[in-house]
Amino acid sequence: MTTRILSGIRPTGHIHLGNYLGAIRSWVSMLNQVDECLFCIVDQHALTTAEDAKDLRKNTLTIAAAYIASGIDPIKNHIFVQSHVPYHTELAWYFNCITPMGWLSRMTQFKDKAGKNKDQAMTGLFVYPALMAADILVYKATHVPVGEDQKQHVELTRDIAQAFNNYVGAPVFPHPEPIIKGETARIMSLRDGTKKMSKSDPSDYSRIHLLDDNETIQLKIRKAKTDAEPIPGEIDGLQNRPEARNLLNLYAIFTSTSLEKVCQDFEGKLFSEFKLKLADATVAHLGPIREKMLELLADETSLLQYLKKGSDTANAVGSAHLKEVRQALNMV
Ligand code: AQP
Repeated sequence: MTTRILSGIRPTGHIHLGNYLGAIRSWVSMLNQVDECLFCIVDQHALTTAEDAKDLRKNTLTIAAAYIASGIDPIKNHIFVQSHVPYHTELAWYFNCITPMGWLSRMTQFKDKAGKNKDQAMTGLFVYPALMAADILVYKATHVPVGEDQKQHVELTRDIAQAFNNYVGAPVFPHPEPIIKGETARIMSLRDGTKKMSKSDPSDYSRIHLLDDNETIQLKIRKAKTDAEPIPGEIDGLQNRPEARNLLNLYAIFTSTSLEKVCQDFEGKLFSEFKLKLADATVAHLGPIREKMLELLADETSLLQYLKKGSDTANAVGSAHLKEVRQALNMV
């Protein structure tokens, strides 16, 4: 069986360290382990929270640059923009017609994003998971690398695939597997260790942007919330200390060490001292990525060509699969 990865990021704001560690970096580690990789910039999903989608064009190109600068070769892999492939929305419509509203109502992201007044929430936000299922299944992707927060949507995708297969009485779609990487699955806000780092957080100090310069990275880490206790010598000492755990975890990731070893190495030290080391490690890792991103963004023509190459392949695969879907639905 051909193994095919599909994943994407919404161009809703400043792409950040959580998106990089939770998504892009884990994609890069899988590039040689599967037959085919498709990476999408899901601009139509960005419109589900319209207030975050104001700089759609700029954010879309920045995410494309982030993918490439992080190590995704746009020639060997396929990087494209969701709205350049019309088959996503066509398939999403068929899925809307076989997905019970109860399934969508249970999605925790909808509950979080819709807030208290669900009647005022937009239909697009409600049916977002059906479009996400279409993003994945339009390519018959077998594996979907995502952060912990998106696991429920991939599980729903499997349910939708099965519901469609039952409806047409044929095994048209595979059941894609989520791939969730342990230690980077959830990077937390620098201001509140109980909330995930997120583009939509109103505070820029809650996250590190991939385009932040070195001084800004250092400042954000210096200002990151911690507690008054020194660093414990073992992981158990991090219980109920989410901010401390998050920063130590980041250091472990950037220095390719275990969290346990970081605790041992910094036992008894104060966070003021540790933060300097963390800032150095972060700048060393992100600096080259930022420089490459800036280089790519300065040459928009080449960047658009990479996206065109990606969408040509995506359209060819999507077109063939949608033909099969329409036949299965008994359309003329
Ligand atoms: N804090 C995070 N830690 C680990 N992974 C994360 N991801 C997002 N935040 C973290 C992963 O990034 C991928 C793309 O996310 P997205 O932009 O499509 O949607 P999101 O999860 O809603 O991301 P944000 O940053 O929180 O955006 P807003 O604020 O606009 O909702 C996904 O694989 C996600 O798991």
